[in-house]
Amino acid sequence: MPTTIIQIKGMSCQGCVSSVKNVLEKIPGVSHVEVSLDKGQAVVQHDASLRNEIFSQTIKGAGFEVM
Ligand SMILES: [Cu+2]
Repeated sequence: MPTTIIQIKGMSCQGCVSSVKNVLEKIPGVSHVEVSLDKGQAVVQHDASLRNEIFSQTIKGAGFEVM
């Protein structure tokens, strides 16, 4: 199963971490999400059919920036 690491800008507290985690987990085909506030990143395990754009679009839609 592919793992994608996404650098995220704009997370400032655990609430932000939860928001990012929740929206990513709702994407069909995503099986596991870890979000780190310290590292400013999300680690996503997902089906091979998912393209990276869906992750950045979803994160941007939740109000954060993707680097
Ligand atoms: Cu926050």
